[in-house]
Amino acid sequence: MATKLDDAPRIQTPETQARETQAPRSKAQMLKQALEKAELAFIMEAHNGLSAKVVEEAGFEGIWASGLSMSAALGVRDNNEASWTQVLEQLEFMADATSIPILVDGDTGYGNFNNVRRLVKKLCQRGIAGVCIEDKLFPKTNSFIGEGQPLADMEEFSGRIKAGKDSQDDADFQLIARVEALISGWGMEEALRRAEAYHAAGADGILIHSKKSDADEILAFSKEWAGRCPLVIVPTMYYTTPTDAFRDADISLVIWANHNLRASLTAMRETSRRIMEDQSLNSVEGNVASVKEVFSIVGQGELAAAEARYLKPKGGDFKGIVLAASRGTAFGPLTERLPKCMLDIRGRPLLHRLISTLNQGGLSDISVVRGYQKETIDLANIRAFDNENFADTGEAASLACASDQLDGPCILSYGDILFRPHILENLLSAKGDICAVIDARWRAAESRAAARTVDLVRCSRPFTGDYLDEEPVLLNAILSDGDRAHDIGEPSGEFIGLIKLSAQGAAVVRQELKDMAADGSLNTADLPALLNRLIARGEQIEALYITGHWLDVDDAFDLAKARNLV
Ligand code: SPV
Ligand code: MG
Repeated sequence: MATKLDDAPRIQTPETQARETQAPRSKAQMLKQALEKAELAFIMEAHNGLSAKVVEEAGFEGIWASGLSMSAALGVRDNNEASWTQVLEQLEFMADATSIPILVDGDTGYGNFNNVRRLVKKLCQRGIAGVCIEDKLFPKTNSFIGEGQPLADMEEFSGRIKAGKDSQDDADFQLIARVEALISGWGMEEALRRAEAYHAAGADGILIHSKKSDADEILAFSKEWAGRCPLVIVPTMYYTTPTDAFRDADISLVIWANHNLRASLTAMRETSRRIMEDQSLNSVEGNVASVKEVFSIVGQGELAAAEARYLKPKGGDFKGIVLAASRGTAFGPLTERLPKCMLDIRGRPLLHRLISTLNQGGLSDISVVRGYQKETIDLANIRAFDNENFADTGEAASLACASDQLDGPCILSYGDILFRPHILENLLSAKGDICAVIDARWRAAESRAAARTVDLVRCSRPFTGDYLDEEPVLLNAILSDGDRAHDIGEPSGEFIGLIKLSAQGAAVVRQELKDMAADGSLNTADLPALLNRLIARGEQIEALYITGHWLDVDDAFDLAKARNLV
């Protein structure tokens, strides 16, 4: 006992004062300190996580987890109708929601000494600071119901206390013994006899309960008790007694036992009644907490901050640039009124699907370079750039239309491709300043390669599929439209039309586009031609090998395949 020495009145010394002003470390220590300090302490009832937060917000030193209130909040009676593990579940929410100690109303301990042992162990595990058990029999009845409730045998109840104290895993856990002798009409002498026995059994404090409308018997008990250990009271019935009377009587802790439950019952009834009557929310809106307040008390702001810290997708720093200016040549009437990127793939235009994949990867700032039938590309949440010369220019010129966007990390994509999200995820993690996605399974498309423009590439080494192979692969050459006759040797794969640029890589590409505009090569160049120029200048272009899981839509055959894929 820190300040209330056994059998001696509490004395304040510089040493005890210093100890009291030291910041307590655990919730159990905080409760112990509240019980043992010279000043009167107050704890307030809560019955769930929200009310526990309200109690802490109001400034109380601790929370009384009332059995009556927890039961009523669950819609059951204070007769152990809620099982002790159901109570434990409420307590866990309350403890998680708050940083002040919780003193639990443990009723009778839910059985004999053995049940108390298990209860105390579980409470310690859940970060509960203390428990109060009353000397009655399981299943309990609320103290304010009826007269002459049977009391537990004093010796047997002392055994419950000993068992509880012997079971606590936290040395500072507080066990309060509640004496019901005055409530049950056994009188002062029996109350004192029992309090003494429970104190001797190891109780850290005595709750002396009374249902009288004045505090006379409580004050008389306190006088007789003479500070042998902390005294706890519950002035529910003698609420008119001035609090100073408790101070003067050397009471340690006052429990305001059920007033949040009762306050909410009144408020809920009134609100429901008015809404029922009015068939409108109008008259209650000003009288209930705002939705904002609800968000605030449960700490929505903290979650937003945590999301920013932990959930930030890799692509959050990247802009997206989608080149979608061309009509597409092999679709006939399908692209009479739409560019190919807006062709329907099972109910959604291809470009919608592509942008969704980019969004899913964390990219939110997405530019689309439009050209053919540009007004049909009217997506929300994109930045539109227009290549008015789309009919006579290629991808490099389209990219140049959005070159202002090359001011930081970027993902460049053809507008007619679809790929699985993991490809983007891997690309975003690629180390190189410029990284192009290469499908090593290009032979699958070889039969069609002659008929179409497959962007075949040659890399520094072929794809191996070896799990442990982490050596970087570089792009050595890529076949561009203007240079189909060029011999790149045995192809290593096919460029799928997806590139990652770091900020540095984006600056390099931006400069190259300027150079191309200056030397007149910009208008006819496709993206492979741009990459070849970079390679020729000595820029390293990393190749990220994939094996399928993407498609492009160059003709009706591709379109049918795309419609099957999604
Ligand atoms: C409770 O709050 O459940 C109590 C205090 O045990 S009393 O209702 O006063 O018995
Ligand atoms: Mg109770």
